[in-house]
Amino acid sequence: MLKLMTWPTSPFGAKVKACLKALDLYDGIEIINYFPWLPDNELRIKNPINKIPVLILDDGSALYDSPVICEYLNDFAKGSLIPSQKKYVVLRIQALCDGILDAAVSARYETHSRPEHLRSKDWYDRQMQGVKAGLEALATESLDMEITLSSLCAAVTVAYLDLRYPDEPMAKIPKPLRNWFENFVGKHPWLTDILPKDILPLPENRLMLEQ
Ligand SMILES: N[C@@H](CCC(=O)N[C@@H](CS)C(=O)NCC(=O)O)C(=O)O
Repeated sequence: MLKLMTWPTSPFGAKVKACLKALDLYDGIEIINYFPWLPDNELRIKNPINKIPVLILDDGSALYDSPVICEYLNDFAKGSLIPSQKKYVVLRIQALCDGILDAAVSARYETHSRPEHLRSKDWYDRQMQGVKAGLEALATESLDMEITLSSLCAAVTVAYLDLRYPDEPMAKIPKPLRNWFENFVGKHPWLTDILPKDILPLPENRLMLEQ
C-alpha cells in the first residue's frame, strides 16, 4: 500500500492529496500525518532534505518532492493530469505555484517559527514580494476549469494563502484569480476536504512553534 507522509496545513501535501483524489487513488493510500519539525530522524531517513510530502512506495523506497510525486502518481494511474499538448504550460504553472508557496511558507517560518530575536522584516518582505508578483503572474494564466495538475496547483495556492495570510495585502488574491478559484471549487466541491487546513494539534515535542 502506498503511504504519504504529510501534514494537513502543508500546501505541497495538499497538492499531492488533490492528485490522489483526482486519480481515484486516495482511498488506497495510507496518510501518515507527520509534522516535519519533530526532532526525530524518521522523515530524514526517507527524504534527506527533511521535507514533507514524501510518498513511500510498496518496496519501501521514497519519492519526493511534490512535482515528482504528482508525475509519478499520474503515470501510475495512467491519468491525464499533465495533458501532452500543453505539458510545458501545465509544468510552468506548477513551478509558478510552487514558487509562490515556497516564498509564502518561508515568510510564515520567519514570523511564526524562528526565534523572535532572529526574525527579519527584510526577509519577510522579500518573500512576500515573490508572493505578490507570483500571484499577479498566476492571474494572467488561462487556468483550466477542468482538473489538471496546474488547476490543482493554483487552487491549493489560493487556499493556502487564504489560510495563512487572510489579511496580508501582499498576498491579496487578484480578482480574476479569486473568481476562477470560486468557480473551480464550486465545480469540484470534493476539493474542499483536501485543501490546506489547520485541523491537527501540533505535536508536543516539535522543534519549531508552528508552520
Ligand atoms: N519543494 C518541496 C517543498 C516542500 C516543503 O516546503 N514542505 C514543508 C512543509 S509545507 C516542510 O516540510 N518544511 C520543513 C522544513 O523546511 O524543514 C515540495 O514541493 O515538496
